[in-house]
Amino acid sequence: MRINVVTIFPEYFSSPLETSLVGKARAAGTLEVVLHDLREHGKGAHRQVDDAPFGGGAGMVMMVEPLADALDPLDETHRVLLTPGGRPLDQDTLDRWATLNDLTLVCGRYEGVDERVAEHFIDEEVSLGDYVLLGGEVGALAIIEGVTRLLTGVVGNPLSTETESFRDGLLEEPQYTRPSEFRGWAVPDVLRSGDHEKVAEWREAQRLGRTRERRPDLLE
Ligand code: J9T
Repeated sequence: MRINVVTIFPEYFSSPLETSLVGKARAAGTLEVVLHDLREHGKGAHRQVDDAPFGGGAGMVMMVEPLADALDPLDETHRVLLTPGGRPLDQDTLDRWATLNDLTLVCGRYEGVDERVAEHFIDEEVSLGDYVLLGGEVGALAIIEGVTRLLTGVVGNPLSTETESFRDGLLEEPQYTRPSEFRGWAVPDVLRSGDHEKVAEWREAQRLGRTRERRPDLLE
């Protein structure tokens, strides 16, 4: 799979793209990430990519022309804009994108992006959640990680991508490993009982209880 990233900060991505399974997937050729420096399409001697908003107000808006120039050659790909005004990113969306050959992630910056970009150059707008960041770069990295782990051969045990949180709409149950007691805090007896049926029942109850308490919206 090839993921294009359009950003004014390509250097932001260097270490995360080298690290862990994303680095391995790139080395193995399972994943290709192409960074597109938006500044190369900036206007004038200062390579300007933003300007004051029509109608007035604080902050700057990313101009349509540099983004159009960057995105025209990528018009055969699925183009995603990271913006707090987008639809919240979820696992189903990552599952869908992981099946694509080409994905393009566009990182907004400043107070916003000229609406004509979203209208004419973008297929989907997504948000990381109900908070504002400085730009879409963290979101692009989240998507790269979330998609990469779904690519064939990247995560060793295929079960581990199927059983975790959100795969069936519930949060994951608590997990424990050795030692069985630490500073007097013991692992729940049932997990050490060897009774697989009891373990499965306990895990299910934990998943439901946790989801009810922390994410009641998922149960609706
Ligand atoms: C400027 O971009 C953001 O602040 C942003 C991007 C994606 N999701 C968010 N929640 C915020």
